[in-house]
Amino acid sequence: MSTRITVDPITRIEGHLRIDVEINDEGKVSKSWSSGQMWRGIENILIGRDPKEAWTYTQRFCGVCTTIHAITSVRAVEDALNLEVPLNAHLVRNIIQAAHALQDHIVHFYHLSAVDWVDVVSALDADPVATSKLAESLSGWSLNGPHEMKAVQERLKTFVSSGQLGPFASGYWGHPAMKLPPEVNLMAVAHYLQALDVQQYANKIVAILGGKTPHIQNVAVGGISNSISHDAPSVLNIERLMLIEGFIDKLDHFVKTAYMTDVPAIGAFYLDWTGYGKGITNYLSVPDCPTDTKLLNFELPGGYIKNGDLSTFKSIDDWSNEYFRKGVAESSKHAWYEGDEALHPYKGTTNPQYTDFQDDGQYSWIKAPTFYNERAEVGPLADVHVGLASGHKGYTEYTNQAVDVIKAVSKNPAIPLSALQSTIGRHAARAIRAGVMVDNLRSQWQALMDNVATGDEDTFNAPEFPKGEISGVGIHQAPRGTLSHWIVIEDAKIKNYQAVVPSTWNAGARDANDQIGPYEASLMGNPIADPEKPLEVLRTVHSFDPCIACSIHLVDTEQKEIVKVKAL
Ligand code: NFE
Ligand code: MG
Repeated sequence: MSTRITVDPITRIEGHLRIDVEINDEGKVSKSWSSGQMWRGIENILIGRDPKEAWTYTQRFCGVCTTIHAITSVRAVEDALNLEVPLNAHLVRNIIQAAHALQDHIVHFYHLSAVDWVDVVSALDADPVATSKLAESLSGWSLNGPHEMKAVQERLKTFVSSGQLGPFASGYWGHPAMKLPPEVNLMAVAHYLQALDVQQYANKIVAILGGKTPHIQNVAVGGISNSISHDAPSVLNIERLMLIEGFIDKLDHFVKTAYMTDVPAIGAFYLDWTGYGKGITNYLSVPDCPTDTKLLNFELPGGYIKNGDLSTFKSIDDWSNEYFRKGVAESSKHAWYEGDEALHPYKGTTNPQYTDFQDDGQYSWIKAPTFYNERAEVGPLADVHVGLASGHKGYTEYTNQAVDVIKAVSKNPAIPLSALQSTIGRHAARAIRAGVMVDNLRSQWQALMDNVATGDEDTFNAPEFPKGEISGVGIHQAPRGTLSHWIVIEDAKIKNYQAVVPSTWNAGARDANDQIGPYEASLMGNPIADPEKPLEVLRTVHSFDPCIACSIHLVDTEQKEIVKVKAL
């Protein structure tokens, strides 16, 4: 007899995600469904509008990755127009994207998913001095001292004794799948609180350049609306740029000495989780961070890898790459839209067709993207694979560093690359990517300083729209993975708009050939110790950093309930 569990909603994510799993007699997941439970249809709202204003709408896809749907949208229109954009505009956009990615990755690990692995209540039993010793043996993070650890534990005690656990309420404390010693738990709680402070500096960078955050105001088709001048007081000047550099220093210190150490150190206690959550091992990543106006050079590599095998790597070198542009399609066969066939995004449609949750029929608002008819995982795990296969220096160095920490803490000398292809490996990959992104943030800041020093203050080239039909794609490697906005323009008005978003790739329903998607595949075989507290489902799904608002663009209130689970 199999047991069915419905977790709805999965929390500590953006948006409404429902996960259903069937558990077999061995207590393992044998069937799974990922279902997006909301839809807004922003693509349809865009039809007939001015392409120059699309970014203000698309940015509202999401309240988490706000900046990126603005920048990717203007990139799509610029691609359709073949419009060259000034270097300063690319650099400012690159800085915003890198800062945003860091904020996103830090918050995802510490605030949205660490409590799947860290038992906050157990931290009360830790010895603060031993905790400090342990933390200092791992890295040079400046807030690992014994007084800090003692203060955090006191704060936690007050919190717990007040009976008001706040963000830590209803966690699965004491669950048999929680394995960290009290000292590691206390270290993680300390860094959780410190991360709340540090992440603000990434947001400040976005706000300084973008006017505000969330939802930046400074992009335009053709460039950016920031005025740049060395010394004028009310524009982007040297004083503002030096302020940003100070924030980069703070982010660099935290990412390299806390985040990049904590994840492999915690992972070392959960090596069993390198055996679960593998999922779809086709990995797609696109090049990003253009460093010239002709769009020939990119700091972050792109490519496609099949079956987790680096030797199959096929490079995607730039945004004009036909291999990428031709390979993407989306099917709605199992999603609540009309049409079964996988369509290229220029031809994509978004016509709702709601049914109930049908196990073998339609069950989600999230379409199923494919790359040459294959399902692919996107996101940090794909980025790390593509980074390694392409010989990217940062990805290689930081992956080796993470593996060294795991080996040292676990005293296990054999950690193969395939260990990354797992639930816990996805977290390690995100921490590795954070290291790459903090270096990227600094390099783009330096490039902007150097370019402004030459006297170049250009930020905008005005677009002109031809009569007739044109089309273009905006490409970005977002925090959760490959993002592309596809626009068809006719007589200067939007004729079609499709966003194929990272969480659509990963959370998508079964496809036109009934193949399951990455979330669904990653849940197969996961052990479920207690069906009433399916912590393991949360662990695996959270490892992708789901964002449902992005991926679907109503809430179904009439689902059948089998087991209702309140997740933290
Ligand atoms: Ni709403 Fe997003 C990212 C995009 S979703 S967070 O990263 O695009 O996948
Ligand atoms: Mg359908």
